[in-house]
Amino acid sequence: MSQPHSLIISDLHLSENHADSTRLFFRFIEEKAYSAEALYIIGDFFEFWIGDDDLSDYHQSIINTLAKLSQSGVKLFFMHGNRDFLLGKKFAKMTGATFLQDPSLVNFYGRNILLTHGDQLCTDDIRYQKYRKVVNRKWVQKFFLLLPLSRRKALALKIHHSNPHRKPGQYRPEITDVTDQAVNEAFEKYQVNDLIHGHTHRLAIHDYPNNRKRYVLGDWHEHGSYIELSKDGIMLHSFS
Ligand SMILES: [Mn+2]
Repeated sequence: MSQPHSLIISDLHLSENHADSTRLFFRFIEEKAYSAEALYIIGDFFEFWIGDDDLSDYHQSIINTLAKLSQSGVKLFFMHGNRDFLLGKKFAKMTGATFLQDPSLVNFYGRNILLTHGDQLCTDDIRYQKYRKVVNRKWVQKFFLLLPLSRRKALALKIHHSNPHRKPGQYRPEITDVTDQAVNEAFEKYQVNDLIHGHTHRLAIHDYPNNRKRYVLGDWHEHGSYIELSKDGIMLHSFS
């Protein structure tokens, strides 16, 4: 990895209760990230985020690690996931990160690639898409952020514990897969041959007609996954 390259990760689901992914994250930063030109984190970096004022020692250690990386000259980009959509301006300032819209078309070494968290592609899950519409409303988010931190924590825990399938590494039935229709529409709309996303935790590379490809990042627990982009192309790696 000596030539110029960029890295993409997603779905670390970092939380104080997830020791495996946390350990992998710190190792990934030390061993892989410093040699990259840029690191793109495309959603669900945190298991949940209830506001930039929730600065536990755990969160602060993650923020400090990212800040050190960006200060060393590695450009840091963040896309919101469905679990950390409340990451805000203060977080960006503390880490030195720039937020990306979802989706974003990014030119990597002469090749246009579409980056998206992936939940918008799961169009068969109508219940989820309705929920997404509500929580993405600016006034809903503003209202939530006005609540005291303790109240937000209680609400987040309630939502968290109402989901019996939240253990890391377990198949999460609440995550449906992307639909071919949504994927093909994205390829057409943005006129790209390469699409990278996370969210579904279904680590794979899928081929589509006309030489198009969809790269899916996995979630992190015993293993982590990342994509390396360089002039040689797109490579999907897994490590433990
Ligand atoms: Mn997600």
